[in-house]
Amino acid sequence: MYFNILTLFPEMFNGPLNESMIGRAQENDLLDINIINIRDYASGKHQVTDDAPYGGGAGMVMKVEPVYKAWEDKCRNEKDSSPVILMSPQGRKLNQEIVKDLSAQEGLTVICGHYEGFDDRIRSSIVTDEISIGDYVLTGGELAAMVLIDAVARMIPGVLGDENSVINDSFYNGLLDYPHYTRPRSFKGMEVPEVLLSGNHAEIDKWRQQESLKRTLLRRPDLLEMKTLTDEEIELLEDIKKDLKVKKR
Ligand code: 4GY
Repeated sequence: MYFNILTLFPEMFNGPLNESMIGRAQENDLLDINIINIRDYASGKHQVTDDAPYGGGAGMVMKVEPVYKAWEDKCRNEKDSSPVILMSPQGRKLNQEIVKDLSAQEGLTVICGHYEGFDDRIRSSIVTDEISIGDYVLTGGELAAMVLIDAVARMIPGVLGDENSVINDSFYNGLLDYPHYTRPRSFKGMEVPEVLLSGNHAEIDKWRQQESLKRTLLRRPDLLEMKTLTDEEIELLEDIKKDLKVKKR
């Protein structure tokens, strides 16, 4: 899979994406990240990429032409008809379902906005999707783009060492992940749950399913409402609710 990133701050992408899993995925040619500097497409001696807003008001607005030209030159050709995603708080809020859908694309083009906003004709001319990573405002779209790339890239088969690891992820089955433990068995008086040491894999699976459901019920009940539960899950949830009521008394 490939990503074209249109940005005014290409250096920001140097660190995070070259480390760990995403770095390895690039070395193994599972992932190709093309960083495109919007400023290279700005005209004039000063290569200006922003300007004052029509209608007045504070702040600067990112100009449309440099972004459009960068896209035209680097992202529109026989080999490339990738969706163009604008990172913005006004987009649809990113979740694992969207991540999964995007990972099925051959490539994605991501535009990182800056300044107080962008000329709306960036939207109307080239953007096909607008995504937000959450209800807060960043100083630019770069960190948001890196979040998107990281989440999407790890869904590409072969990027995670162990193919099973996405299956156990939080959200993969619409539930939060169960608690994990590794050595030592005892740490400052806190013990690893006995069942995990039992070697009984049926019991371990059941415990993990229960803990997943319990965590989701306590921390993210909204996720349970979204999900169609199996008969087994409904039964386990009833037990968990009873158990929690007993503990409250
Ligand atoms: N939240 N999700 C986000 C963001 C920065 C000024 C518009 C977000 O995705 N992007 O906060 N982006 C702003 C900076 C122009 C984008």
